[in-house]
Amino acid sequence: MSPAVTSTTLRARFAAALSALYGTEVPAYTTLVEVSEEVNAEVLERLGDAAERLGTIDRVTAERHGAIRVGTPEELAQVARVFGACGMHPVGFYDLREATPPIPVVSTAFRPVDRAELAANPFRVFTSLLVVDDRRFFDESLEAELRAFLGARRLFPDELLALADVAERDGGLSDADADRFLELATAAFALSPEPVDRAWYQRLEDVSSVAADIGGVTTTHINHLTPRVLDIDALYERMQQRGIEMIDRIQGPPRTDKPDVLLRQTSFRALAEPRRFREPDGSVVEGHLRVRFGEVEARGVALTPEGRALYDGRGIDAFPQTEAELDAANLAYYVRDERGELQPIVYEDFLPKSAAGIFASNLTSEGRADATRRAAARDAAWMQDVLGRELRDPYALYEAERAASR
Ligand code: OOG
Ligand code: NI
Repeated sequence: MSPAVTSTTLRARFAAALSALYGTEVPAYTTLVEVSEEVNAEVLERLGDAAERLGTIDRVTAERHGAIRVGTPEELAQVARVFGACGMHPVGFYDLREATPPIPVVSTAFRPVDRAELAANPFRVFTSLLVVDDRRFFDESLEAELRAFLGARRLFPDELLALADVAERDGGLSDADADRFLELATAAFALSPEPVDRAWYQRLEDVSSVAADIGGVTTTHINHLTPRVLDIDALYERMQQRGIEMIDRIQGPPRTDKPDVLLRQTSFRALAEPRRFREPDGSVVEGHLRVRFGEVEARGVALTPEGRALYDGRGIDAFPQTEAELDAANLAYYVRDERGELQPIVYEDFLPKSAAGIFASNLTSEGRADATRRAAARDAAWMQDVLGRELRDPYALYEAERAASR
């Protein structure tokens, strides 16, 4: 018998619950969602069916990606169980230590992998893990202190993890268990009212804001939650008209009259959020932290490795003008529908360069990395081992989908 609440429904409800939570925490996010919906309605009105070529309006309206950050391999393995309950699987390995400026994390994205699951709700969460033993960022003693601090915290309660395992095994949960799972899972990503240890946070912040955001506090939280918009240029202008300060540009491919490829992203600037701090003398005072921003994105067709190499090497100018040419040159992924016509496969993943650009335009300081010191070895195989489950390769997923249609 199939469970009352399937993994697919859990995922849709989890995305909606996090969206409601984040809206209470970061009110400008609600504006961003409103403006996205306004722009999407206009694009639909203007273009009709063509507006839905890269996803139905229902999918796009519900579509979010979250970004979270954890501190230890154990925390990463646990969060994989929570996402696994929602039919979200780790896809891709990203090393943001190679970005400019470098960020001391390696990441993956949890997301649905089947076409039907993506269509039902494509919720994806970019999940980063701090690399505490990378000497370019952390010396021996800071690493030891970080390990002790992170080792003493518990982000996900046992009850949540037990429910997650049941959901993953059975493909869902009973009504009552689903409610409880969602309550606990959502609470695990709420901003904590617990005072932040000022001196400790500051020491990490001197190295990297992201390190402080991860290792400077005893809980985790959503860093940002990103809606999808069908015309990001229109959205950018409209947010500015509403008096919301945006970062200075849209990351990713520039606007063209060619088919949309990959991913374009922008954000409003990180807001100073009220947080309580514990001072070195033990007193608790009100202060501010500026780490959470409001990102928005537009998605295009997924590029093949050849298309991606062309994009990285020569940019969008080197791309042809039509979908037929993109397909014929094997630059982008298309399936053939029943009528034999090309349909784009949406890019479901991330662009670390854009991610780093968004980080950089929101950071108050660049941090400090000593390139002469030893890097810690991390790769997809290492991450798969930590996850204890298959880490999928995004290209293999796109490739399989295309092959199945031809
Ligand atoms: C993750 C940054 C990556 C994106 O949209 O590329 C990301 C983070 O800020 O932790 O969300
Ligand atoms: Ni993001």
